[in-house]
Amino acid sequence: MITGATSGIGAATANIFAEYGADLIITGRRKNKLESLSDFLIQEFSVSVQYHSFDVRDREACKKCVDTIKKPVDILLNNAGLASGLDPIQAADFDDWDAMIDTNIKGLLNMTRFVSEQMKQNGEGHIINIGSIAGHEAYPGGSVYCATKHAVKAITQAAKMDLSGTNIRVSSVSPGLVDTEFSEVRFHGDKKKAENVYRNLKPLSAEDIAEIIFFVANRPPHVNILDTIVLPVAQSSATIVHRSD
Ligand code: NDP
Ligand code: 8X3
Repeated sequence: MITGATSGIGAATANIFAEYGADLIITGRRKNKLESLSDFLIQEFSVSVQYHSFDVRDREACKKCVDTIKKPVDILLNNAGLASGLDPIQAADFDDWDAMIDTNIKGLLNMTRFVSEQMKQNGEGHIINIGSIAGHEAYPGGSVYCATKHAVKAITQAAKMDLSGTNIRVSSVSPGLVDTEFSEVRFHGDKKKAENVYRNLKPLSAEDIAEIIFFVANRPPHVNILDTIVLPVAQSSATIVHRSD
């Protein structure tokens, strides 16, 4: 089950898992994107794909999705998330803060709460959370986005402890700069500002991260990767980036 499969890392992860024969449940808000991805994966890889269009901030919708699925979920990829704005704390927009906190923290918690309960009954499963380098460091203008990703790190660690003694694994994958719709969303559709983030450097691709997620999920059952920080070679920390200009 992949949240936020309509673009970027989520869509690339759906592709790689389907390529290796996994049946999928893909989710996101944009129904048309889910429909076309689902058609493509079914046709290309002959896997079964269910799609559910909902907002992870809507707790009832999360519950309904999990209740609707007949088979137990083997792997939950909590990927749906966003950055909204890059304004300093004294000037930031309250709606941006709400969107990030409600999606990146509470949305991830909603899905984890319902799926982990089901996994516990089933005796096994794997929860993989998409964190970020922003969950390990803070940067100017990132107070709330970084806080949400620090929260993902804490939730991952605590969930691993809560599920101690079960065969349920809990992991996170924490990327640096990945070229997806992320920056366009952060800058509210300003393509110029978004392109500038990746100017004169080679960022990670969504497929680079999908391969890491696939690796994390496919370790032997006794191996639990708790976190992996993955950066482009041109990035050395949240704020140190080498550009060829
Ligand atoms: P994209 O913007 O390409 O993808 C984000 C996905 O999240 C979309 O499928 C979007 O679907 C979904 N989403 C956003 N809000 C909601 C919501 N309220 N309910 C349901 N789905 C939602 O960006 P990425 O692929 O880069 O982002 C994926 C994750 O990776 C995020 O958690 C992000 O924080 C994290 N990340 C990204 C990095 C980067 O540099 N790109 C680096 C580190 C971490 P839809 O709009 O259809 O709902
Ligand atoms: C996304 C990476 O550095 O833009 O989580 O915050 S960064």
